[in-house]
Amino acid sequence: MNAPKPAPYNHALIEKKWQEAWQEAGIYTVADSVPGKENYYTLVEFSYPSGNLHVGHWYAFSVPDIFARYKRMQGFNVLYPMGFDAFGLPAENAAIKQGADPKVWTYEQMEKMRTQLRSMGAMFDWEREIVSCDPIYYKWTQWMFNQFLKNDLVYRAVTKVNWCPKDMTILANEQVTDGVCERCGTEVVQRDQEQWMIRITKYADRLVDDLDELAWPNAIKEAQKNWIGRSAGSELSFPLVGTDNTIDVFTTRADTLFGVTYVVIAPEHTLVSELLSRVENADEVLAYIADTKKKSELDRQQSKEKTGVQLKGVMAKNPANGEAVPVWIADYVLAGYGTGAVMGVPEHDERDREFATKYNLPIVDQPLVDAKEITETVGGKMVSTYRLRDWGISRQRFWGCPIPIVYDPEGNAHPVPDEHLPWILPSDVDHTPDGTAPLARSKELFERTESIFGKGWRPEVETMDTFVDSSWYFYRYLDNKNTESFASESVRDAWMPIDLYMGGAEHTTMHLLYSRFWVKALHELGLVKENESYVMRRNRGLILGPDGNKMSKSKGNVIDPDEIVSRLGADTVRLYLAFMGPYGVTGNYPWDPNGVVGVHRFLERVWKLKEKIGKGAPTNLLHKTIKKMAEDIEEYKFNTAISAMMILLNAWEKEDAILLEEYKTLLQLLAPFAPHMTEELWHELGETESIHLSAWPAYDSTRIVDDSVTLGVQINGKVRDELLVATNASKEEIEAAALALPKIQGHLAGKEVKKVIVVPGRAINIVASE
Ligand code: ANZ
Repeated sequence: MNAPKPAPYNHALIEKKWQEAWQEAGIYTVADSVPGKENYYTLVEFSYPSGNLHVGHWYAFSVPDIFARYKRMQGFNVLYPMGFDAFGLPAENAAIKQGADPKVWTYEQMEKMRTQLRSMGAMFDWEREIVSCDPIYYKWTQWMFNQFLKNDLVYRAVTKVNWCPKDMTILANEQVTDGVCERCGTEVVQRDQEQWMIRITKYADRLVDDLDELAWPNAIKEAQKNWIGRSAGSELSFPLVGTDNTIDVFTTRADTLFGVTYVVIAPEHTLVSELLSRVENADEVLAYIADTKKKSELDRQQSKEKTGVQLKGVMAKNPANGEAVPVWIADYVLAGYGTGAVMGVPEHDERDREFATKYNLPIVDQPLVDAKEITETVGGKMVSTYRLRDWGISRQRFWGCPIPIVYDPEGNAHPVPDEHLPWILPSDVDHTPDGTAPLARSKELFERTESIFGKGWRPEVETMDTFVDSSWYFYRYLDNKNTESFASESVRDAWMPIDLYMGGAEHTTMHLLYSRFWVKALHELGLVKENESYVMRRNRGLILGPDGNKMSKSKGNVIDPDEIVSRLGADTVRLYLAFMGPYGVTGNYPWDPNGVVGVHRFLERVWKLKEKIGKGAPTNLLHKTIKKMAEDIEEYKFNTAISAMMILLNAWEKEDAILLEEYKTLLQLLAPFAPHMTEELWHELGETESIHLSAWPAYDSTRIVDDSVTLGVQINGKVRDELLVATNASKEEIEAAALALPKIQGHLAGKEVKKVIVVPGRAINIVASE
């Protein structure tokens, strides 16, 4: 009778079974401390409950899971948590589109996504899950807001805001890309609006300077620095002729002071209205100011033709030489940058030159002076100015964290006291956006406010930007059920700072900057010990459609991970995504349907390789593979780590037999990548404990050296042949073997060998007579 044919690899029989078994055994439950183990916190940005997991989610979550699993096998107590960034526009817009209640819709989507996330086989500890729209979570978002308010880090102000006419809400500067809303692509307009602001600019210097302490990739640090845009320069005062007033300008080129031929102030500058009574052409000036209001900051910076109006009758005095120069208003000068006023130096500044040329202002070439010195001489001061603006967090939308503020009958704002937190988002609201805050339509919220605070009190009706929710979420994973504090000191001590944070490149100047600020602010208020939250940050790239374009429904190039998981398995998808290229280098990789199948075949071959288990010989290549894989994984080069396993597989397939222990070692190396299949084989081979609780294999350093090496054989410096020699061959053996090579003998015919130089491991040089 023939032996029964071994069962082929069938992911469908394996994956769900192990996911359930792991869950039941609780092998991914993470304790805050484990004796003898060091904690390691791996974080990925939590996702919006968009409803359906796409390939991008798989790339974002399953590849870092490989790293987290590897670290765990290395003996660390690894936390790799998951949750939902559940408030916000994407959820709200989707709910509106479907005519659903945002809350009901959000909770439904999260339930669907949990199932899909489980299908990844990731080591998320679901006990620690956080949901930013749960009152138990946002209580602490509100509490922190109040702490910031008490400490002058939150204030209310009328500012120019970016308004998205489609989403009908304010956007932070960071949410506007090239003048359009980063979510919906609609052109953003400028409005004056009163809103709650967070004083992030107070931390501008620290946000720049502390980057030096971080071992992050330079590109990320540079992007943050550019966004903050610190510019060192001087503030100089130009006295206004005939008054006690001055125009203060900000310049990075005080050395050009002698070349100033005019001064320009921003049309919105407060000085303009003060000067109006003295201006001879007030009508013209007012008309220009009205025109400026129609333009966005971006238009003003990019406009091809410079425009402006002279304030006739007003002159300013150059503090360096006392010369009187005309004063203009022009929209190329922005009110919110520096002092909102500029000294015009057409000889040295391109914009000034265009302006001067257009309006026939003199262009004079004057020698440059020591900058620093001139600033002192004219009584100016050295200052820094920044591109970064304070963070406006008011949103006129429903689905967000309520701003915990109430107004007394006189209209003064008061924080909602801690005992009334969480300050619950009301549910009796028609949330259809119309540009006004939907919470203003909640009867319950108004009644609640009056019943707690008294007659005539009214609630704040704005909600917070969701970037507030996500600025501190990593603390809450550590203590998600705590009702006394956002996270206890002991758990923060155990886990913070985060060892590795992987996320999207698009967050570099948004979430990544906001959360760095948030931690610095908490630190300064004595609420956390660390001043920076992320030891290492890596930005991943995008997975493109098979056509090389960004995946989009309209292009029909969207890959549905669920379909591939059911056809080829989660292990294949994980392995394929890791194989596409190095992770964390912002490379964008197109999806290759053949590539996925190729990776699947690799798993089938590993599966089949077990049939070769028998009386094989130990292989050095295995030890080299272990070493290489660890080195590659530490650098997030999962692709080359997989290649190393493929090389090992190719070699072993040529053998008649392989050792059981060595095969099991391969399974351990593959376990972080293909957790289900390796677990199945591990048990089939007699193990009773999970492979994921086993240790990362150690290599034997005596077995990672090559047995032989190829040396170039030169005659008088010219390479003539190659020689394969044992690594432990003596110089005499190598010399004799080289001289015996037929090619070398041919070249040496009729010549006399004078000397043979052997450079061990590198080359053999024969010196012969010409
Ligand atoms: C005179 C000058 C001469 C300037 C020269 C530059 C070159 P960064 O480096 O981006 O900080 N400036 C100052 N405030 C401005 C405002 N509110 N709107 C528009 N422009 C403004 O740029 C600083 C320079 O931008 C400043 O230095 C000022 O022009 C201009 F050869 O002063 B400079």
